[in-house]
Amino acid sequence: MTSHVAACPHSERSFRVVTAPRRTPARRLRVEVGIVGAGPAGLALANVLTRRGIDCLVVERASRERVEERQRAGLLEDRTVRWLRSQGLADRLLAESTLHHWCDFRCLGHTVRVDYGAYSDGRQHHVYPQQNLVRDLIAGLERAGTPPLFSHNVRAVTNITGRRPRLECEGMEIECDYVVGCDGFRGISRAALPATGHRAHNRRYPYDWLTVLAEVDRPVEGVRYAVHRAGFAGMMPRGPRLSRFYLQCPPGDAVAAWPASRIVAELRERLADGDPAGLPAIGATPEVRMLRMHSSVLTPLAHGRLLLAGDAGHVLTPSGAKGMNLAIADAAALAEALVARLREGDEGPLAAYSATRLADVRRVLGFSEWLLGLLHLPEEASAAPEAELTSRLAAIRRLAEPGPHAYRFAHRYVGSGVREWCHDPPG
Ligand code: RFL
Repeated sequence: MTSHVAACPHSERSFRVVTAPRRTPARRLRVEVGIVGAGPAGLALANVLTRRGIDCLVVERASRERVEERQRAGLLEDRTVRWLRSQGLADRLLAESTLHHWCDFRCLGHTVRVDYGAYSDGRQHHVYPQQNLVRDLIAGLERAGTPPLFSHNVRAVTNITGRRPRLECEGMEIECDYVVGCDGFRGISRAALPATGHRAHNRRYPYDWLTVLAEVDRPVEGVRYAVHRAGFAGMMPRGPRLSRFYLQCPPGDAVAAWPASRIVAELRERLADGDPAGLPAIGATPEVRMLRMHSSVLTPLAHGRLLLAGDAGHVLTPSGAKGMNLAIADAAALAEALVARLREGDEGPLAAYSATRLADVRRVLGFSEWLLGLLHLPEEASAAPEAELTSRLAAIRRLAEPGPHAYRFAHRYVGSGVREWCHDPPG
């Protein structure tokens, strides 16, 4: 067997190539932290670790083009932006995002504006499409000379309880001190966990959401939630000519049941609810998908030298726009913990990672579910929805008037992180 040192085609690193007779050469790379997945979690983590001098590599199965064009989230919480800024990762975001501090609820023909900025000491959401943040984070790694390895599917994560866990890819093996699984809900990192000792807390909700990315003739000024007898509908700003819409539908419904004409008619019926001037004209719908409404939280988020972050460890519905924010909060905690472990020999933060993050995830999930409860009428109300809608309207109005309901909603919705308001039960 022969070996020599070669340059990795995707980075400036050198690594040892081991050639076995009559076998495809197995390439071996050695890094301190191997990260599976180039979503917001993996990319944010890699940027911070690289800046702190830790040798890490993001391995992503999709092409760079695919990763950079995926349109999903758009609302960044206050705490997320503060952290990104503190790490020097928010320059373009701060220059180009738009700020939002209110949302509208539409119910029984009334529009109730909730100025959550006013009830959270002026905190605001930044509207910045997920794909823009992803592009910024990839560019940051490129500038640092450590771009992700795109189009490399990690087939397995092995030896997670040993000293050197490994990422196994086609023709390549990456040996690490730690592996971080940031490969989303359907990734392979979860599969590396032992069957015993880990539990997924799954919940299926009794409805699905049709999600529609649509062209609009004017920018959507803010988020609108409609609580309607025909079902929930939502409208989220995404840019000057685009908006994301949601429509509640029966569980298991198919996209085929929703031709464009039906989508537009239902959006108008539920979101405008007697006030068509409040809605932009809806044009082409480049993306129509069905979201199976479920949540899943895995406990614990670590085993041996494998740590999970973002959707790989917990997936929430889009209610409250929390998924990407939680993914970045995980990255922030892990970055500190890995630096403490690898540079200062302090194992404490890494040992506490799972419990600390799960406490936050559960609080955020509680808020997201509380909002789902507010926005959807129970099945029992379908015969006589008026009484239920009247009590919803009263609950919504409480969010718009000074008092504990409004403060708690505002801090949790904008993601202020302020203990006093964010740690109480929702309501
Ligand atoms: P991601 O973004 O899913 O990235 C995982 C990456 O891992 C790669 N991968 C692998 N790579 C190598 N080898 C393998 N074996 C691999 N298996 C998978 C994948 O290709 C992918 O690139 O996970 P991450 O980083 O945890 O980020 C999570 C967020 O993307 C997600 O929570 C949000 O998009 C959720 N979400 C929203 N979050 C918000 O905070 N605000 C919002 O307004 C919001 N709106 C949304 C959303 C999610 C949506 N969908 C489609 C689920 C709206 C929608 C419609």
